[in-house]
Amino acid sequence: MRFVDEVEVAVQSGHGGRGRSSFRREAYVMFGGPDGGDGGRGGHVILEADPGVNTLLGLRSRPLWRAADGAGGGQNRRNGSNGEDMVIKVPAGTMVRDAESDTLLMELTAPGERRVLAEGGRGGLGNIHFKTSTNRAPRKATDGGEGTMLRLRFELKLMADVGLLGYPNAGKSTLISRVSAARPRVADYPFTTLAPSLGVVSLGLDSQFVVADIPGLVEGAAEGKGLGLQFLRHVERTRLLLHLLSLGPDEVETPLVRYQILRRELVRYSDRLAGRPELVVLTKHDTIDAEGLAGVRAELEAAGVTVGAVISAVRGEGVAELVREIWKRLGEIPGDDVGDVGDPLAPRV
Ligand SMILES: Nc1nc2c(ncn2[C@@H]2O[C@H](COP(=O)(O)OP(=O)(O)OP(=O)(O)O)[C@@H](O)[C@H]2O)c(=O)[nH]1
Ligand SMILES: [Mg+2]
Repeated sequence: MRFVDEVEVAVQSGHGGRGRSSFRREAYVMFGGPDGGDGGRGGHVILEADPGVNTLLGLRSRPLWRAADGAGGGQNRRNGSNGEDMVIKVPAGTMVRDAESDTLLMELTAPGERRVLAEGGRGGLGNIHFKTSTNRAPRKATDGGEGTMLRLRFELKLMADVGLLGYPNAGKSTLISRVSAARPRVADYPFTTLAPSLGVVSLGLDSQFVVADIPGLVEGAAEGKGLGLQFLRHVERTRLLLHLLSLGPDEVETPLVRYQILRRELVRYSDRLAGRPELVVLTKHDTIDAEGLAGVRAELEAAGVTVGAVISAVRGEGVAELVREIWKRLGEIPGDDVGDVGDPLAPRV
């Protein structure tokens, strides 16, 4: 089980543009002086901690991240334009190491933080700089500086955005394996999941979130019954809880009763956890008919519990809608609503 996302890529800053060697040519001016402009600076490679990015998935889209070269200087003292910077967006908490030596080069801790990872080469000097009292017509101009190529390893301790809660067998692991590359064990008996695992859910390169699957909870979990207590802390810092309630035929209590039992455990465990925004998801839709579902909904809604989604992970029904709903809800929850997050680099799951 890996809680650390790791990506190796190369970055290359731009080369500086060449300085220009040229002379003024105008009507009625016999010997125009040097007028070659400077080359532009090569683009920097910049690392930016973007609050909208949660994983290093986007980095994998190319093996080389290259900034543009500076343009050469022009006649008429025109300087070449600077090469465009390459901005790499990563989540706060990302650490960057030299891939060969393993040396830590930088870590971005605060959202919005920007640091230059590789400086672009300086622009070369045009021949206007080389004019002296003894040399009025210098031909000399210099080359731009070389950009820098680095092989880097990016590391991120994943923080889960969404925590899956539910009774054993509620279908938590089935859901995470449906929406992410995570493949926890799924089986028809309680406590199949013995340790938490994380999955990265991707709606596009710039929109991902991380889901934590934990073992099922039972009544008394807050006191350490079942496997519950030790794992609740893994979802303590998530921004959104998905409370999964199975519609399956083997359950003893109704979904409402199971919901209320787990809510009580959450409150007993921590007010902060119980106060997290929550989305109630009815699972195993395929095992119940429309009338049965309507009854469950009515019972929940009469008790003030809003059903956020109804899915069948096995058939894939309602799952895409659920993913979009989670994404929407995460967008509405401020990122700093996670309370005291302590050391941003400490593993949270
Ligand atoms: N019919 C049906 N069965 C499902 C669905 N989702 C999950 N199951 C079954 O329910 C059982 C339990 O699923 P899991 O995903 O292991 O449940 P869990 O919540 O992770 O369980 P624990 O890890 O024990 O807490 C398995 O036999 C699944 O195949 C569904 O949408 N429809
Ligand atoms: Mg499981």
